[in-house]
Amino acid sequence: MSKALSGVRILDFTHVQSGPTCTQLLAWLGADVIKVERPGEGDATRGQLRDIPGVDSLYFTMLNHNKRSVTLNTKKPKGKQVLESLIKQCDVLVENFAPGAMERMGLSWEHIHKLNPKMIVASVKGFGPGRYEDCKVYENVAQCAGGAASTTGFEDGPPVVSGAQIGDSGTGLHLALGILAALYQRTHSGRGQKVLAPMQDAVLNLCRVKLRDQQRLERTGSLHEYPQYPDGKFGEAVPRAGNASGGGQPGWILRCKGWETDPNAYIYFITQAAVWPAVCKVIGEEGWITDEAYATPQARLLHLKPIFARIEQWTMTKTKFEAMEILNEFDIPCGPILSMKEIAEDPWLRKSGTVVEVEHPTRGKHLTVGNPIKLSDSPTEVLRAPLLGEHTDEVLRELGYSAEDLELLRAEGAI
Ligand code: CAO
Repeated sequence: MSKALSGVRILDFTHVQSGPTCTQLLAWLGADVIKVERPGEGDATRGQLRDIPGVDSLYFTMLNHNKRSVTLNTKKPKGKQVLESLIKQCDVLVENFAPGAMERMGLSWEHIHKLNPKMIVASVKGFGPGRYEDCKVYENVAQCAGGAASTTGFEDGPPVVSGAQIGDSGTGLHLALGILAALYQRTHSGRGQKVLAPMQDAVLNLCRVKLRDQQRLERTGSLHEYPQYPDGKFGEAVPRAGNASGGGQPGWILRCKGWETDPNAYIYFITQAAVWPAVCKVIGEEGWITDEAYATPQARLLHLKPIFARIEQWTMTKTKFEAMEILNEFDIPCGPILSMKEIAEDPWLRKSGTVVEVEHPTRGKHLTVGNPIKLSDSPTEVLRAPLLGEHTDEVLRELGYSAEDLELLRAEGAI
């Protein structure tokens, strides 16, 4: 069966996390992704956070599925020539080097555009144009500069970064979307273009509800669904909201049976207005259905802390899974706090192909996260990440290099 991006060739000049998540998605959608790495060492993540000595790390293997690996020293004249023949034959170049690195390699947009006017050049950078545009950026820097950290955590604690890699993987997703749009536009225009996804901008996009709240705060002086209301004080900027819901339906994380020993015996509970009577019935507070202090969403905002404390008395009598079952019978929106262990063992995520076991030649079996985007006509088969330079000869032969050429390139350290 052909895939959504069959026939699209990606020159994957990415490393670490943000760029590789983008090209991995494109590979899952069917593109031929050729990852270009430095001879000898490759993507730095191959050696980072290793759990088995001498074996490509999970950090690398879980971000580079379905790709081919070519080793190429692009700073050697012959290596650059190979790169330029790849540029001529690929549709998209994706890179996430530090600002200026591409230009230092002699690969300005103008040069690439001249070599291949149809090529789309897609970049992740930490910041867009402005005071920080020359800065190197990693995940947590982006979370901080994009507004996520200042709005995450509890009101009496410091800013907190999240486990979700919204700076890297979040930006990779944005970049992939930009690439797909540029590929589509090229079908009409015949031209390539530059695609830029700055990490700060991507994080801010994911935090847009907090910029919404900033403007509400400036207009009204308070945010009624935040834990600071009604007793605490608001300052000039959106405060950290703990576990409050970012939407119009109040929610909180509540303890469940076993919380004393299990750090994840919790449930997220949303007191959606539409099911308020059901919430009251489940917890045995039928009086709250008509009591003026609780009957309307507006009235409840004044009492969220005691309301959640009362609901928690109920959730503490159930495990998170028992509570889920009961609450779902009444369509009360809630969700168990799942540990990574529970997710790794979840049979439904395995069945859907979102958690996949992959065989790797040097590490054996390992678990990975498969493609979270499901296309009915373009199913994803998750293939293991390539070994360093595994496909150098294969790809160069496709470009027209002979066995003798390969020997010469190898002798010069270009590949
Ligand atoms: N052959 C020869 N040289 C190569 C090469 C190859 N195949 N691949 C890379 N290089 C060179 C680059 O040309 C660059 O050389 P110069 O410094 O001389 O220009 C050098 O390798 C290092 O590149 P870098 O500066 O991008 O790498 P770094 O480890 O110092 O920085 C990072 C890493 C991530 C901070 C930086 O790349 C960056 O800010 N990227 C943009 C933002 C981003 O994507 N961040 C997410 C990272 S994941 O948290």
